[in-house]
Amino acid sequence: MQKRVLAIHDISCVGRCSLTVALPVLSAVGVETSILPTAILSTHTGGFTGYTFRDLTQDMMPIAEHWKSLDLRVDAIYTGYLGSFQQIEIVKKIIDMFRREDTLVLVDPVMGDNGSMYAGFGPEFAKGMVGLCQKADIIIPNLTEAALLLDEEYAGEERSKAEVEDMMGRLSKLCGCSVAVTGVSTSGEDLGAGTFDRETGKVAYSLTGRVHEYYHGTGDVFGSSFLAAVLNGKSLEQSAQIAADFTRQGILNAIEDGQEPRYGADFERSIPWLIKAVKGQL
Ligand code: PXL
Repeated sequence: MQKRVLAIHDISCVGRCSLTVALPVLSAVGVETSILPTAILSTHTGGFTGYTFRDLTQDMMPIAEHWKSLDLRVDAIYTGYLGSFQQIEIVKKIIDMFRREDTLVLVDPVMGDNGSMYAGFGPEFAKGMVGLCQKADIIIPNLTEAALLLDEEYAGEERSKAEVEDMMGRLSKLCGCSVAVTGVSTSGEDLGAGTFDRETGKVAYSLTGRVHEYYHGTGDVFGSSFLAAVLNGKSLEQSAQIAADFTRQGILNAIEDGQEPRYGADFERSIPWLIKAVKGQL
């Protein structure tokens, strides 16, 4: 039976991130993607000024209640950028409403990057986000978000494996879930994710060659392709490797085209590769 994901993120109308990434990526690998938008923005908040922002906090529960009346089956819930602090509690309730025994809950605790919080987020958000991560089977914070969840100082990008492993172990214990930490570089020339499996305690790295350019929305390209791989039966480690490689390709495509970083990675051109990778046809 075809799988259905419920993707709970904002719609940034321009600047490939959140739902404009999750929808095409998940659909491309054969997963039906139902959406619960948290806010509608003219662009994302990084690298643009003067963007519009419509908060959809009041609409979320009525939408979810309508689906509940349809007895909608959801195989996975994938949450990302939230439009208000109150949405943390709303999303927790929605997870409880739709979770069945085998529903996979993937939480991307979107709050910041490069050591700072995104516009509009305050310190209370990190505490609330821990509560949402405690509902997850897998969380995919970047290093900035990992530090915020653990309530510690951001210690920069380059980390030893021992530091990454210690951090992942503590995150898994705090949230009771498996972890893929993104933006990990062990040598300065590599970049990708560290993974920690909550069942086995297994630690692994899914790294790829580093591209020395910062493109917006790459956390969402990673998260969406990661989930695409997990739902096609790939392991945590294999899924993180596919996602790291797909994200890198999207950045390289955008550079080749001379695209501005704020318009996001050109992942579209690599969708045929992703489909083969998740189906094991490479
Ligand atoms: O990709 C993360 C993200 C999602 N949605 C909005 C954002 C950002 C990052 O800046 O601004 C609206």
